[in-house]
Amino acid sequence: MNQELARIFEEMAVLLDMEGVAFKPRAFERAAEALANADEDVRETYRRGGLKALEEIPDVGRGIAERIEEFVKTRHVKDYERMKQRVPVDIAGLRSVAGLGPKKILLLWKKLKIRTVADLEKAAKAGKIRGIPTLGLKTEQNILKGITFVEETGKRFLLGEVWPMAASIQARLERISEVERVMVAGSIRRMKETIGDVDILAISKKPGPIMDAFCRMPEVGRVYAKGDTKSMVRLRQGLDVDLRVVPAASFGAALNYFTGSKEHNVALREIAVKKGWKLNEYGLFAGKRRVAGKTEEELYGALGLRYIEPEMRENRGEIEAARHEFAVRNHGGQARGKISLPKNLVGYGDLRGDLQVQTDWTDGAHSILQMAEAAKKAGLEYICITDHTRSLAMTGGSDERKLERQMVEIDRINKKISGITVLRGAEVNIMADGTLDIADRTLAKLDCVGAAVHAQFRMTKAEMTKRIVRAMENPHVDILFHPTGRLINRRAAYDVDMDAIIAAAKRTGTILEIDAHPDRLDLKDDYVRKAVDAGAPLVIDSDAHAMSGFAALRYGIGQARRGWAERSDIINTRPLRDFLKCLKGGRS
Ligand code: DGT
Ligand code: CA
Ligand code: CA
Ligand code: ZN
Repeated sequence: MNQELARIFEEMAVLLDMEGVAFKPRAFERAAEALANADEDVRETYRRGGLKALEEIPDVGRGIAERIEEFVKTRHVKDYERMKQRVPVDIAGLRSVAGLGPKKILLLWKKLKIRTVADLEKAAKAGKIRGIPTLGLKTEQNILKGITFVEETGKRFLLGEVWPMAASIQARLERISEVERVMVAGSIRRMKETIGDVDILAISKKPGPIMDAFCRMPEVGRVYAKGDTKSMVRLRQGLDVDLRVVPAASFGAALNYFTGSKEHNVALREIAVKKGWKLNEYGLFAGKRRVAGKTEEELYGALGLRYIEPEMRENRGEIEAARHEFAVRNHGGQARGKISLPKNLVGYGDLRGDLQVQTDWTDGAHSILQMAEAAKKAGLEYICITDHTRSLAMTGGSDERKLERQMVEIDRINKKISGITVLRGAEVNIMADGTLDIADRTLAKLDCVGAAVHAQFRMTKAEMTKRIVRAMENPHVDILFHPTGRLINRRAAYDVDMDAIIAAAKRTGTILEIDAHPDRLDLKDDYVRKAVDAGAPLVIDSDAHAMSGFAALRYGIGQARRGWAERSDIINTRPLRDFLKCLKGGRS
């Protein structure tokens, strides 16, 4: 139910924005984010402690708690429905077109009665949008470009949207007493940046109750099929989920099969065939004899391979490397393969710090102290406060004086709290010419500086590369934030020569960020792998704008694992003192 409510609140934020209401939209956005990330279903929360327990969810105040209560009881949020009646448009669809914010969506509804992306495309193609004074020809062209991008990227869901839903379904199924084990497989287990559908596997000797529970989950909109061992449903918000129940003896084989990727599976099957065996979702068989199938480890071992982590199963060299290392381990000899598997793939509990955190000094929701406490709760030992700087005027970005004041405040907070250290930083803007919007003498006082491109994306590849490299050459710039600027499903990366950026990172000692925000995941997996191969330093940051934002770190770690990053490649797995030594100034 959390995801449904999150979507309603997200839409309410947009609808309120349309009405020109101040502040309230942000409150709904934050509540939506908090609900999407909450571990507990709100119905559970409500049953446990009523309205009061709802209010204890971070970012949920009285007004929002009351709406959650209303939804739990009646499945309606009247306010939302009333607003939606006035502007009955497909907000999520229209917002997925780059450049379309609340104000433009409202204008398009009022002037041209545009409800859907299809209406929008028709109007743009007919040249009707250029006629609206505040929009014009340029907007019309950008809308058409945006629509093409959406069509090309298709309707896949963000990992960060789907992961919490899958985890919540898993947790509920695990509670059924006839169920021995539940695992989420498919692209979610591989932590792929976008997800087509959810694949869940369970072990049970008596599958009836789990099938019933699964098909009766409140978020289910439609049951495609309900069988003895397999069911398929569509959730109300459009996501398909498959559940299969298998016996314990073939669980490893089924998990392996349904984790994929398909390309990895095909390559494994070929190895089996070469041995004269057969591999399928029931097991690995020599004739009728089951050689392996209970666990994945057993399966890989029987095929003569070292175990391969799910995130690396894309048939991008992992199988050759695993075969070679297995042979070396079992029969001795030198490792001579060109590629080898990471010895210590970075793990989900390995991060000690987070170097990109926004606060209520700019567009974040919470205070420095609140963010520090939330980070500590998330298991971190240090965070760097990186509010936006002045050329991002809409966020109330800091200038030099504001940064000075913030440094004083951070010093004060560090004296007050324990168990976590707050570093003084900023997310400075890289201007079109590669200079920064904060003076060097102020940057020199900060503990750690991140720089990023936030505007003027349209440049040639050569110009953009030059711009970013110039910023990386600044001796105060420690980290390049979200290096390609993409927003998944919404905005393509700007044109930039990543090989040159990676080379510049090595040469200048500038760390490249893996931004874990679900919309970004930037660097993406392929670039992580390139950076790792080149020996360029990396960090994984949450880009949190609220206390609930640290949950996103797992998606960044997932991308790092997909890029074969060792723990040692990720600088913020190190203790604070060692981390600081890796920065340019070597401050301590
Ligand atoms: P998605 O859902 O598009 O994000 O990606 P996946 O990888 O979850 O793909 P999905 O849901 O179509 O299938 C789940 C897994 O099942 C997939 O990763 C590998 C396995 N699988 C599906 N179809 C085939 C197939 O034709 N051959 C083989 N070997 N495996 C398959
Ligand atoms: Ca899938
Ligand atoms: Ca599937
Ligand atoms: Zn940024």
